[in-house]
Amino acid sequence: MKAEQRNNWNNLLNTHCPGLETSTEAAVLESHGCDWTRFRTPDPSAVVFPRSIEEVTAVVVLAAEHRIPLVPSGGRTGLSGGAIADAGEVVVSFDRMRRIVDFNAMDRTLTVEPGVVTQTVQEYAQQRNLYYPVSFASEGSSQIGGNIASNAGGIRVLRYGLTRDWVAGLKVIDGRGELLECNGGLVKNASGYDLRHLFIGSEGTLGLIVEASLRLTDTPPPSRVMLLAVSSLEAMTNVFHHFHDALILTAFEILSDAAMNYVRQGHKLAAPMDGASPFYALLEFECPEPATEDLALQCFEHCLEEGMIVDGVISQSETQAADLWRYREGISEAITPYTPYKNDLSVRISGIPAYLQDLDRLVKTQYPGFEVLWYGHFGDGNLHMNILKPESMTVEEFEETCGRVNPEIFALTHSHQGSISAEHGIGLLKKPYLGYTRSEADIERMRGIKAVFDPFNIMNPGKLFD
Ligand code: 2HG
Ligand code: ZN
Repeated sequence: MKAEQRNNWNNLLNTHCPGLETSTEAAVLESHGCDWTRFRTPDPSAVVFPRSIEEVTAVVVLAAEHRIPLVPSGGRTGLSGGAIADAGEVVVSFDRMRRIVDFNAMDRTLTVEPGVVTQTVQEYAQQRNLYYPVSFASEGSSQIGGNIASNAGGIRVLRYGLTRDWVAGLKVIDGRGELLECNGGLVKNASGYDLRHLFIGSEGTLGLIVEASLRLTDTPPPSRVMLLAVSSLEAMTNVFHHFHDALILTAFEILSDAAMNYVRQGHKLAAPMDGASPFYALLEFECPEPATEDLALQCFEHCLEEGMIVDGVISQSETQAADLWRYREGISEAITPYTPYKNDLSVRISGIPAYLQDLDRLVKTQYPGFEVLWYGHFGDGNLHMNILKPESMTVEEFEETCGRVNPEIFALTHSHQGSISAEHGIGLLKKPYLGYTRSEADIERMRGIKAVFDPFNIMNPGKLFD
């Protein structure tokens, strides 16, 4: 983009939004022009840091008038490039909108500005003997606005669902610069289209979330965590079935032996048990009384006798539970230095065995010599397939190779009625493949919806679809 255009936009911001914090410093442009996705070079024109709904509105009204593309920016922990600004856009950061607006003990809702960090919401709820169940490895830096825009999932979807299930109300500035108040925290509201749900998971393409009311729930009973060495992927399905029938599972995660090795190496973790196994399951279950633990141990014995698992450990304290979780939650960070190419796939839970068998075969033929790591949220049908870049390849060659194999992976996923993005979103990186999960008719309707909320195409343009 021409320097002249950038200067023009920056002058407009300075003139029409006096008092708005704006930065064009190289380091800020770089840090706020991207998320955790690699493969793209950040290049925004400016980063603005509004402090109020009024300031956000002023920016959007200006952008609508002058067709300035805006990229919303939260904790920037996304993995599909949804928050990348690589074409001179203006980044709207919510770092200065971190206030807790209201807590209503009767309604059990917490109303927050979009920049509030996920973990802050969890802690705030906990201090009031309540619980916000959405949880994932990046919760210490991800922001609620981004969680909502991407309908974040994480590790407890099996028990508590996705972010969508915890949003009671939203305030949004749409692409016309108008404030929409969606649902206002009501539990029941049968008054037509629920616009709130259009914004959830819209990846910032319809409007900017400026306030959210989150639902809180009862504090769950104490839990236990088990790490099981599972003999094969086929056995994993039976292990899941068995434990799921007997216990109230709050998570059922898996990792391959290769993923285990990387996480141990990256975080200097001791071996969790003697010997290695092709796969591990990390499960968490509600354990309100000692009898539940006995039940879990009976399941363990049964699976052991049947040869489905070969070893396992169970937590006896919160510290031990947290230590066991590190084997699963630390993987993504541990493999970052190896420039992983990420696929975030999902099928129905019952479809996992057949899907994995086909996928495994395809990957072995298409990526010979590449290291492929499997991990993910088995209990909700979501698998993270990470391919590590061979040292001998440049990043460009690697991305190109992965891009060549993607159509086959996604066609296979489609044939199993799955999704090419379970929880990371489409963003920029998966945009070329959206058609493998959504029909032309679907995409056409989505374009129509975008035109209603964002007629000037200024809201995260180029993300999700063109
Ligand atoms: C996880 O489940 C995150 O750990 C990241 O969704 C997944 O690194 C990934 O591919
Ligand atoms: Zn995940």
